[in-house]
Amino acid sequence: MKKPIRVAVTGAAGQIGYALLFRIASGAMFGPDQPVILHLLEVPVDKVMAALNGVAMELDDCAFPLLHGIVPTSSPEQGFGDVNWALLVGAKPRGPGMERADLLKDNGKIFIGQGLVIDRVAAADARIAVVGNPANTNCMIAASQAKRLPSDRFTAMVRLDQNRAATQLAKKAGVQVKDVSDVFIVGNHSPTMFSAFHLAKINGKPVPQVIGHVEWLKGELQETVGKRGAAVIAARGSSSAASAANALVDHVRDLVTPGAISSVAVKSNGEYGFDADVWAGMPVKTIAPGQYEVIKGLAIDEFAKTKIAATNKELLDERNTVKDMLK
Ligand code: NAX
Repeated sequence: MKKPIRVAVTGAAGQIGYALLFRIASGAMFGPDQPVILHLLEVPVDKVMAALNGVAMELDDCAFPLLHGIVPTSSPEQGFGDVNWALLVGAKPRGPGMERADLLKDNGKIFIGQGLVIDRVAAADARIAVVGNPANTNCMIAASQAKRLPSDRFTAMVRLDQNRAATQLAKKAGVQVKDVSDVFIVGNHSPTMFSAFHLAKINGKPVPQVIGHVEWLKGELQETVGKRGAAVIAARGSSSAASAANALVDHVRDLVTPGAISSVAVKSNGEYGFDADVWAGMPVKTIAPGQYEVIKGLAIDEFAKTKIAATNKELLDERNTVKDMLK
């Protein structure tokens, strides 16, 4: 049995937290031979901490063999102390009538504080995955606080969008989702994201060749994936939780599995027309556990260039809104 790793989850008493923690403790994220100690971080509000203790009780009651400890806390120092992974899920949801810029500023403050503490107290090999929205820009803010941990340790999640696109493509083609590969989400986790259908494959053949309906690929597919979060809220009355937790399991599991290929929002070094220093969804290959490289040289046609320019512009606008928060 391997030595346990410490995994922090913020927003652990929230919706996604409830769907996520049991999957991590069961071994779905780090594998069936990797014990974990879960650090559950929440806000110091009595009602929330009571709910968090309830979640910890339920984790205990599962008797997971891989769960070697639970640390429920409202102290960021304790929450991030010596952790190998920090999963930053907790954030303020966008309220009715709230502007995206206000959300960016409110949540940005959380990620300044967490970035600073993580850099100070997390393990030397710490890796950070951001889910709390606006995820790409929150990730950039947290990474900019870190002076010890390199910025490629900070990734944001676009995997839910990848999974959504894969299922839409499978349904359209009348195949199983396992037959669909190389689905890359490029850009921001927002309706401007680009589902790069021209790179995707079904049973090894290019998607445009198999599906043939290019207008659907350029139009309805992009709309459905980009606005799926809002459609789930409209149907369920609250935002995607189990599918988001599942996507985070996929995101991290692929990042610790050499050879895995997936969409991950990482710091741009100018690949695919993105400005340097924005965090953009890119095709990524894991080269060693926790280490990855952006897959370069994939074909980008005129349509893709236009879509990338739009999502890059949104990322630049977000960066501009929070520029005073960046170090
Ligand atoms: P909930 O409101 O159910 O839970 C959020 C939890 O975070 C709350 O319990 C709250 O107390 C806690 N929290 C807030 N500030 C905190 C802080 N500073 N430290 C620790 N905990 C803190 O939201 P939930 O549905 O779980 O969603 C969490 C975040 O995920 C939201 O920002 C949401 O927008 C985002 N999402 C991101 C997705 C993605 O694909 N990147 C998809 C799903 C989801 O919408």
